[in-house]
Amino acid sequence: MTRSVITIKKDILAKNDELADENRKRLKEAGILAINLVSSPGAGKTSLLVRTLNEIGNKARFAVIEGDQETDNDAKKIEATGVPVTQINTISACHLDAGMMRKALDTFDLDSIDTLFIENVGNLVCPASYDLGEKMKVALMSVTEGEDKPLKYPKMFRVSSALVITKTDLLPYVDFDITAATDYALKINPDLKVFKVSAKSGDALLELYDFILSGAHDL
Ligand SMILES: Nc1nc2c(ncn2[C@@H]2O[C@H](COP(=O)(O)OP(=O)(O)O)[C@@H](O)[C@H]2O)c(=O)[nH]1
Ligand SMILES: [Mg+2]
Repeated sequence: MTRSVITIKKDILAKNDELADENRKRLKEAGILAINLVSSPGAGKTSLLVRTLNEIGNKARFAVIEGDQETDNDAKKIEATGVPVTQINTISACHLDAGMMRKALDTFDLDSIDTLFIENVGNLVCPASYDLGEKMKVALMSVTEGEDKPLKYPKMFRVSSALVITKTDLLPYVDFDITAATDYALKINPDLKVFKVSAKSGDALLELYDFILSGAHDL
């Protein structure tokens, strides 16, 4: 019984990887840098995106795919920045998959996009296993979540290229050891680029913007 369940899961992931490779090819041909934002719910993905688009939205041609189980609340916030956005509601699924991503890509004029942000469904487990065809995953983790998240959910940190520790404006009010959080994350993945930012105060965002804008160079 257990064996057949594992086989089915493998088949689903193999099919997903095939579609992801097609998406990746399509994105590469259109010269688009796609960044898959992953985190637990409420880590600050939408807030960071909105501030980023308001501040550097004129430095590249951005677009956003919003993934949530339900509602278009986040898409409305992105729409207010003037950047094209497509909402995907996954209903029962806990992650976006490459098939959903393909449908979302169909809604855009790909030749008029340089950088595509994908806000994945908030959850540190499932999105780690589903390649969408993106160039990189960027994991977010807020200072209210506990510094041992990288140890508890290592796969997400292993498959990500960067870690953004968010809400640093709250550090004086919470017992969060940011040095330990960084050490744990780097122990899981020594190649992670780590940023420590606040979408509220704007702290250290310029460094993150440089990373986003320069990412397009090595597509
Ligand atoms: N103090 C503080 N709150 C933040 C920051 N970024 C997001 N928040 C708050 O955290 C909550 C969740 O943020 P949201 O961007 O919706 O997270 P998402 O679920 O990852 O998209 C909201 O109430 C935000 O106002 C920040 O940098 N500092
Ligand atoms: Mg959100």
